[in-house]
Amino acid sequence: MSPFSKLVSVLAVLSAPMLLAACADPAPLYVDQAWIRISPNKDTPSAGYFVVHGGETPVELRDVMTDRALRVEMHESVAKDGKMTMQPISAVPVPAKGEVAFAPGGKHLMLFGVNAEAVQQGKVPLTFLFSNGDRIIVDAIVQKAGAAAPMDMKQH
Ligand SMILES: [Cu+2]
Repeated sequence: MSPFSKLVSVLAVLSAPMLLAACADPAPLYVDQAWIRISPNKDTPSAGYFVVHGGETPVELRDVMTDRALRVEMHESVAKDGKMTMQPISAVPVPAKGEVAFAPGGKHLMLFGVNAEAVQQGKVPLTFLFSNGDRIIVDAIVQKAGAAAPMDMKQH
């Protein structure tokens, strides 16, 4: 065997697993359509919405953080004794290849004390923490008080 053909066969062995991985095209875990509706009242929290897309394996969304607000909580709106109320939630299951939407009237973020400069700049970076250790950072688009949902992010 010439040194050259030996090199070629080594390369073939090394590249085979990578090609297989590329062909399998695993579904990524990701977050998109993130936006925040800024509260018209400085003393009440703003609401945040987004969509989580599950990857190959089920995970849990454990927390959402930002350094542009004093505090972020995950909430769920529920009907209780005939009226809508909301309660904090600590973890949200994301099924493999499934979709979980935080949307008006359902699950949502409450952001307390959103930084005024971030509001002015029109975006708030959110860090999503998952049970598999993934940290995903997504810019949430800021909608000022009274504005409608951004185009193509309306509920359907
Ligand atoms: Cu809430």
